[in-house]
Order: sequence, then C-alpha cells, then structure tokens
Amino acid sequence: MHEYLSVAPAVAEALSRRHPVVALESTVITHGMPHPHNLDTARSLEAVVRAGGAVPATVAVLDGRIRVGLDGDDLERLALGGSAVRKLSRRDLPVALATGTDGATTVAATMIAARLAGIPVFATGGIGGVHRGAETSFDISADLEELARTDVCVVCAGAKAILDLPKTLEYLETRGVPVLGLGTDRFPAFYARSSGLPVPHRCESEEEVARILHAKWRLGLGGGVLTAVPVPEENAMDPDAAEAAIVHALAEAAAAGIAGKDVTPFLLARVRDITDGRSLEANVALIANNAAVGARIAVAYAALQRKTTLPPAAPTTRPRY
Ligand code: PSU
Ligand code: MN
Repeated sequence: MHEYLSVAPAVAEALSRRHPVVALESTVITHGMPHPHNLDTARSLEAVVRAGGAVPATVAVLDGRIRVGLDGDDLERLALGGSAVRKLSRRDLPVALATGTDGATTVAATMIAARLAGIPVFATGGIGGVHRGAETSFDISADLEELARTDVCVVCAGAKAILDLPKTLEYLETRGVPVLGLGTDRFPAFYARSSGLPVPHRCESEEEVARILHAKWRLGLGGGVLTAVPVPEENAMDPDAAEAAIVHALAEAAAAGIAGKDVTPFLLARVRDITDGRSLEANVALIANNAAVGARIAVAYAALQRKTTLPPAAPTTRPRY
C-alpha cells in the first residue's frame, strides 16, 4: 500500500477484480450542506451507488492519509466537523499529509485520489469553475486544471450560476476537456436544468459516455471528462429565483471581503438561506441522481474494459484502467 494512500478493503477488492467503483467527494459533506442533511446525503449516496451495482469510495484525508472508501464512523466524523474541517484542493494535499491534518477533498483533490487508487468514475453535485468577475479577481477553481490533467470522469449537474458559466466552458475547451451533456444539448446550471449554453457533445446513454472514456484514454489523451446531467425535473428550481439568490449572495460576499477558498462555501450557504432551503432540496436530489448515473457509467466502463485485451502494461507507477 502507498505511503500516503489507504484504500478500503471492499474498494481494493472490487478494483482488483475490475468491478465498477464510483468515487465520491467529501467537501460537499463538510462545506456543501449543513448537518444532518450532509450525513444523510453521504450515506444515501453510498447506498445509491451500491444499488447501481458499483462499490462506493468516498474520499477524504484522515489521520494524515488519503482514504479511499470511508466507513460510517468516518462519514459521521466529517459531517459533524462541518466547515471546521479543512477544505483540501490540490495545493493543500501535501501539507495535510505531512502535518497529519484531517481534511475534506474538493473535486480536484478527489480526482487525484481516485486516479491514485485506479478509479475512473467520480460522481458529485457541482464543480468549481471560473467565478463571475474573474477578470479582476483571478478566481478560477483548481477543479478546472484538474479536469485538464487527471484521467477521471466527473459526473455533475453542471456548475452553479454563482460562476461565470460561459467562461467556465471556454476554459474547459482551451484545456481540451470533453464536456458531455447526458440526455441534453444544454449545459445544466445545477439548480436549473439548463444554462441556455450549448454543450459541445450530447450523449444519449451511459454506455456512450463509457465508450468516449475508453477512446480518450486508449488514445493516450490524458485528462478528465466532464459528464453533465440536469437536476431531475421535479426537483429543479425556478431559474429566476435561483439567479436572484445568487446575485444577493455575491453582493454579500463582496461586501464581506470573502476571498480564496472561502468564496464557494460562503455562496453555497447564503443561497441556501436566501432560498429557505429550496436550493438544498435540489442539491440533495441532483447529487443522488448523479451517483446513480455514475454507477451506470462505471458498470458500462468496466464491461468495456473486460472486453478489451490490454497490451502489456508499460512500466508505470500508476494503476492502468
Ligand atoms: N460546487 C457546488 N457544491 C460544492 C462545491 C462546488 O455546487 O460542494 C465544492 C466542491 O468540493 C468543489 C469546490 O470542488 O467546492 C470548489 O471550490 P473552489 O471554488 O474553492 O475551487
Ligand atoms: Mn477559488
């Protein structure tokens, strides 16, 4: 086992048999939702992945190790810790491991852990992106760079309109990240089913997504794939109500001088309060939906891998998919 990485036995066993596994992040547990919704959601996401025929692997840093696959006590520890737990992105991982600090992994850090463990599919709610006003603040989430460089498929409900969605899509285009709309030709806007912006590629099925992953990585084109799935119709918010709450929250963040890694958690919490928790209901529903989609992609990708005879592995320290 890796010096800094612990893969839970059930996850390691599934990976060694090439069974489908879905990675899940932990910043959404600590910083994305309030207690006890965060714990309920963390547990139910794992159940959804299992029901879809895959093994869940929630990722966090605990006791100075990257843990891939958490147990019930670990989930509870994170959920109770809430925003007192450190939020860890790529830049923070070495510090947390060297100093033995606990932390919740963002999309970027969860992708890194998934890749180290050999898990090609990861389901979450929303990704970070280019923030509104980035032309002056330079606030661009490390999630986008991670998508450019790390070979993991991230399933999300698009990105929140707290971000500048056209610039986020431009960034992904520049960095060569395929953005797939599953069953949609519009990029979803998290609470709302559509941002109105076209996605570069529409996919009709999880099998098609799996074939695209296979083609990308067999070609040696490194990096991630973003699969965007709209929030289920019955849980979507009215786009105007969501936008009004976002505008309000952005003004508050500016007035309070919020910067750096605190921006996204601040905005998420304020939007939740301003919408009287309606945004939370949408959030819980869409993340469960993404976990189910993630399981189907993982199942389809594992089936493709079993059908393909891989050439002898080149010397590499990374697990091959
Ligand atoms: N967007 C959401 N919910 C979240 C996050 C983003 O709708 O919980 C979290 C994810 O963990 C994501 C992180 O990786 O915030 C991005 O933070 P930043 O913008 O500081 O990179
Ligand atoms: Mn940022």
